[in-house]
Amino acid sequence: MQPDHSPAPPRGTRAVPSPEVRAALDAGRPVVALESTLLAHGLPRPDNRAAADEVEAAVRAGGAVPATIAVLDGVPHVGLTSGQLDRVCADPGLAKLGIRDLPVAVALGLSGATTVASTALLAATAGIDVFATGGLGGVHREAAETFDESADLTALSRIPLVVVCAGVKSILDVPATLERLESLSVSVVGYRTTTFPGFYVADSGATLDWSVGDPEQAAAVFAERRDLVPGALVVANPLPAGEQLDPALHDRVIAGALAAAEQAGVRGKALTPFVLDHLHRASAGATLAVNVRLVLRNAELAGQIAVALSARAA
Ligand code: PSU
Ligand code: MN
Repeated sequence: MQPDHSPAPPRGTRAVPSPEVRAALDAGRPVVALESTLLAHGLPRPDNRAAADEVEAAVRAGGAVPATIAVLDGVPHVGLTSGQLDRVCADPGLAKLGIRDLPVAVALGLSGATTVASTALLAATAGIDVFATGGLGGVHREAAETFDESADLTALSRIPLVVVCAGVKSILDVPATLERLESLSVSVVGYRTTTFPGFYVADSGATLDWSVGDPEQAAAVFAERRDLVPGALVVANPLPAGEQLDPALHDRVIAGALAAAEQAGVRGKALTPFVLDHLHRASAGATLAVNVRLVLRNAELAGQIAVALSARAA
């Protein structure tokens, strides 16, 4: 007999759900995953700590249990205690962990915040179907020269999960990112709109083919997607025009932030945190307030979609 050289099946991760998350998953109650990179590297200290609590409260307002995800001392935690959230939000040296960094952090007992890609992976392996964030990573504006395209995109082509976001970060090349999402067969629908949101602003200038009108429709689309092929459903949830960042201010501060990054020679995974920090300071906190606001709206909608999904399963 030929020896079997087929790869061993994945054994799952050592992800550890909190007692509340474990109880909810066991009972089939709705749970929403939340990422920690946006707390540790996307929002400034100390405001990030209050935002962490507000985002979790928004998930609960939507009817679901929040599960913020991070790796602490080599353990991927799904659902953090208050003390663990303190750690994630306070440590200026906390690593930013994409999927490729997870095995290193776990094997070596290290700590780090998880990105959209690694949060989605840990959430899905823990049995969570819905994830809320601010904006996805994507194709950077100089990607033709730098090849800088977020690993979020390929991750979403493989991981079965609903991701609620306000589009992609507007520091990116939005049309190129939408093209890549199409190539990767990631399903994308607008929430009550076919205008693709522009993160801080309601309209990115790009249009979507499809929209859903309520959480039940989003759940129905995801149920079909899951039966058809692995990969994510992105639900793009724009800020109302009245709550967006002034578009003229938006364009001005983004141009300044990207120029500052270029000047400082910032590249790779440090680029997004650098640019977001520059924006928060250049806009005197206006981008920060809008950023938190859009994450809260996404968290609440994600909670509602998780409720609709568990009602289908019941
Ligand atoms: N969206 C935000 N703030 C953030 C990010 C997204 O509103 O901090 C983070 C997410 O964790 C996302 C990551 O996965 O930026 C993408 O980083 P990169 O471009 O290096 O892949
Ligand atoms: Mn990158």
